[in-house]
Amino acid sequence: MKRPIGMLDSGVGGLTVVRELMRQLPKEKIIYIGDTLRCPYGPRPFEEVRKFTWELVRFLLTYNIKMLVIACNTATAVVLDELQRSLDIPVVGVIAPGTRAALKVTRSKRIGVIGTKGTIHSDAYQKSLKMIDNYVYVKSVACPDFVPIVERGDFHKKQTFEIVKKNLLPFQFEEIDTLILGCTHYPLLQKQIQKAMGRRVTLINSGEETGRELSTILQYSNLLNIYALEGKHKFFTTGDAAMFEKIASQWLDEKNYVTQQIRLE
Ligand code: I24
Ligand code: DGL
Repeated sequence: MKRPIGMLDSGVGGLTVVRELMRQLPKEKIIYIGDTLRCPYGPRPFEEVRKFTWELVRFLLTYNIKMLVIACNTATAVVLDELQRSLDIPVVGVIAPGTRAALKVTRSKRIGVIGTKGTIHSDAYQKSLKMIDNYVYVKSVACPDFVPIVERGDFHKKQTFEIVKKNLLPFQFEEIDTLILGCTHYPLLQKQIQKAMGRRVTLINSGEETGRELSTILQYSNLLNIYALEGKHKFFTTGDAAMFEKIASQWLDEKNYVTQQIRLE
């Protein structure tokens, strides 16, 4: 199956999934598009997230992709069902893999979820968890301060811990044993989140779990690429290519990709 895997995100956050995919499936080629110009998607109305995501999907479909990965939690929460119904290739989001991982590790069946406003208001994680197990208790909390902190590069600042603690206050008396990091950016605040929640709570990184699942899904649907392909991964961005490339180079081990700025019509 020589066709590439298409992947989209509201910006650079989906590179965490890209990294996992490159590591676990080195023979595959990735076409990635990050909408950095219009990032963040988290605070936007559903209708806008839906429109933007479809624009990214239409762009990716011109590359004859064999599978589509929605690496953004907000886009997955709002548009995944519709995409799965409309497209004739497998469409994978980041929510179901995080859900499965959480159900695997929880003992008390009391699970917390944090994400952007869009993700939490869509209730997609709760629905996904309850679909598998009716008896789980889910506490969902939007943390709108976290994405701006990460994008400003403030994740090491002392004051950041105070903001993290404040956002997580609704969990104080919930006695959850598992917390799903339902946003691409939150793993960068993992240390502070862990410290605020206490060491008894297991954190689930949705992006990383998705990397793990893609491998299974490709094999299962007979879409694996068994010959190493020529050429490079392609990263497209609606924003500045040099800026995107700088972040990509810090995240990925190998420079086996090209970056290009595009304009969506
Ligand atoms: N990290 C940096 N800058 C950002 C970011 C980030 N967004 C997410 N992450 N944004 O710098 C700055 C503004 N944009 C403008 C448009 O072009 C891109 C930049 C820190 C670099 C540290 C490697 C953090 C991040 C990431 C990859 C995956 C997940 C994630 F870089 F949260
Ligand atoms: N990629 C988004 C997510 O995972 C976070 C950034 C944004 O709000 O666009 O929800």
